[in-house]
Amino acid sequence: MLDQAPLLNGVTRSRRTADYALITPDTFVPTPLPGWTDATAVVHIAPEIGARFTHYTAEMAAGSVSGGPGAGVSRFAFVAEGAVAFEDSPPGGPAGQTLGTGEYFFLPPAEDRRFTAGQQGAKLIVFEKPYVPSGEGPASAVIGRAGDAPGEAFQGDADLLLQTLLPAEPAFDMAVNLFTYQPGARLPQVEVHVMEHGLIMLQGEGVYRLGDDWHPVQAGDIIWMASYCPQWFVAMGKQPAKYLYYKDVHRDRLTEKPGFAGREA
Ligand code: UGY
Ligand code: MN
Repeated sequence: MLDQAPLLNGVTRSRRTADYALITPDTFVPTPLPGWTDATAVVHIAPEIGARFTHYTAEMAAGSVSGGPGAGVSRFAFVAEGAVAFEDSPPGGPAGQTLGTGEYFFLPPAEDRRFTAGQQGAKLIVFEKPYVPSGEGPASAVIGRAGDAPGEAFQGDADLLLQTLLPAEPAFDMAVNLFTYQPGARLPQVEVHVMEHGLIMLQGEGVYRLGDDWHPVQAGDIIWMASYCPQWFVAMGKQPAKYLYYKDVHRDRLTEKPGFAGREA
């Protein structure tokens, strides 16, 4: 009986408000991924919650083959576990190139490519967004390794390392960054901004201010922050805290709306 007490209590750190969601792994529920073989996903963030993008974790069994994103949608994927191989020539690499743990790719809608999980299967952290074209031409495909991504001390604080995984160029309407905090390091300000975020804690722990609430968070947790959600973080514990996060960038808010099926990339 005692073993069942936590379940009976119905307690979780997960929380959903109009401005943010904190979703902890104990509340994850997988769902099949349409168009993929032998794969499931936990869809953490989707338009249903009020977001303008999708954030999910895909679990691919050995030999699983990906489906494409919807028409007009760009896809970023970070290999969290295992490896995937492109069926045809990936951007900037030979046909059959394999991407292993810590490597990532971005594909604009015009570069919809399939990939297959290796013998160990694969776990991918995925962000997808309806691509909004700019006058600068379409975004190019990108592949990279997190360890090689350029980093800078955020606002001059050497205890805050911000790595940008995608080019900070107008053709790209999403940014995906890795943010590493030494224990005790904090965001230098409470941020309130028009860009929204999807975030996964990859390592460590800390306290996230979301709206008017302060939440303890740790590796595995997911956070959605709506536009203008007040946000702040302090890293705690004995190891650096690290998170991977998405934000929408480089588009005019009045005139450029997300493009869906049928719009040119
Ligand atoms: O890029 C950002 O807006 C970032 N500093 N936000 C965050 O970490 N919550
Ligand atoms: Mn922010």
